[in-house]
Amino acid sequence: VPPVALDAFLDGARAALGAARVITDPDVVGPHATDWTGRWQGRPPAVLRPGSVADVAAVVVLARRHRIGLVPQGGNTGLVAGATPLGGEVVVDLRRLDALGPVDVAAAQVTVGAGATLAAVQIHVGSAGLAVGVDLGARDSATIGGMVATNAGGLHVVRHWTMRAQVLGVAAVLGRGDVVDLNPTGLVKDNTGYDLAGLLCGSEGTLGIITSVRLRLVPVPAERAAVLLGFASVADAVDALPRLRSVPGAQAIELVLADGVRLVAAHIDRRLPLDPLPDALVLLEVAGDRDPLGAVQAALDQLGSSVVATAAATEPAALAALWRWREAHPDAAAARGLVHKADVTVPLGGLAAFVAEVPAAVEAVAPGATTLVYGHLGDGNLHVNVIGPAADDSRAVDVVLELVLAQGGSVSAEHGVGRAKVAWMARQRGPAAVAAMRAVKGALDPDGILNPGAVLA
Ligand code: FAD
Ligand code: 2HG
Ligand code: ZN
Repeated sequence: VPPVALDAFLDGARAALGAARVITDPDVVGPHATDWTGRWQGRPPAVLRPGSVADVAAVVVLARRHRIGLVPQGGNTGLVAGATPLGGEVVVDLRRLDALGPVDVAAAQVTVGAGATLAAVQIHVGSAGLAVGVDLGARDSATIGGMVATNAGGLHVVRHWTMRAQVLGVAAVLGRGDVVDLNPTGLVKDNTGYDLAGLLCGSEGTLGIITSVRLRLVPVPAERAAVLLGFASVADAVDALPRLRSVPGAQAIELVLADGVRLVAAHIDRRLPLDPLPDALVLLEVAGDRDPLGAVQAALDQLGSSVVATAAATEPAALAALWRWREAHPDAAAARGLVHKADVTVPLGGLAAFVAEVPAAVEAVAPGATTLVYGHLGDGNLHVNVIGPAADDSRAVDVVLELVLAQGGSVSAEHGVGRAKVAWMARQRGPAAVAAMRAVKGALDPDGILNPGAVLA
């Protein structure tokens, strides 16, 4: 971007938002320039902090006039460099759009600003006995706008599906600066034309900047129970899936492996949950209004001697302690060094073989690297974390993604494409699908100012 155009853009932004909302101080801009892992480093000239839909629209109109690329950013917890301005774009920080609308108890819905964190919304709707169907470990920072933009998955997909299934309506500013307010009253049925709100789910900031979301809510079950189940192998855990999935009220079926559990134990300074430690451990959580513990016990009885189990947790502190074994994996990995992330799905039939193949495949291109595999077993989504290679050495992730394609899986299960996986789009989706996506992008963002370089090259 020529400096003159950038200066004119920033002057216009100061006039529209107020000078205090246009930040160029490198100390303040710094945290917005890099991603959660620290692997991706951008160089944004400025961060803008709009506080209203009109502010966002003004920024988009200005960006279009001066041909400035914008990178929408929420909590910056994304793991594919989707919110990282690698090409020197201006960051648009949406976190001031954090209004929490009244909970519509009759409809079990709420409208919230795109910048509201998941944790804030959970507390807000929790007081009405309701919850958001998607939950994830980054809940304190991840925003609802970011979660819709990535179609986040998380811990309860086996029960409530992904973010797209929670979204009834979306308000957004599209690439021409036009504002759309799609289904603001949360009608469950509205078959008038294309599903534009659905299109914005998973669009990763490339089609529009989301300003608010009308969310479907789910009841908070009266009781929860969770248990860690130990299996001799990943294949045994996969074999148990049909039984686990059919446990009444099952809402999480999460996989961790012995190596990861040992790493977490060292990180959080706790004794191992089972001794001896089995190769594969599954965290099963059941929620319901009546006796989830009974449902857990019935599942254990059915699984018989193929499984060993920790004591079941039902109280909040014990549940949180059990969940630490799963949720602390990203932090424990990060504490070991720079982490390369591969978030993938493989068909369940090939999942155990994939887990077995990954460490040797990584070792072949990154000798001495540490490879961790964990994830959301219930929906076949695995997270491969590799520690060791330099930030710009993508060979380890590449071999993992090659294995995924060979198995008929997806190179991105729930984190999105961002900038990290753009090169894989044509092979994953095929030329016709990519061309259709380009046509959509061209229609909604004709000047290519919204998150350039993300999703589509
Ligand atoms: P950001 O990181 O700020 O942005 C992500 C993408 O959305 C970018 O492309 C950005 O441009 C776009 N975007 C952000 N806000 C808007 C907006 N208002 N309008 C348009 N585009 C926007 N993800 C899962 O799916 N499941 C998990 O279980 C999960 N667990 C995690 C655990 C940890 C510890 C961490 C660090 C991350 C985890 N993630 C998980 C990844 C991440 O939290 C999600 O991708 C989340 O949805 C990102 O939200 P965010 O507000 O931080 O978005
Ligand atoms: C999780 O499920 C997140 O913990 C993060 O999706 C995964 O950091 C990762 O690789
Ligand atoms: Zn995940």
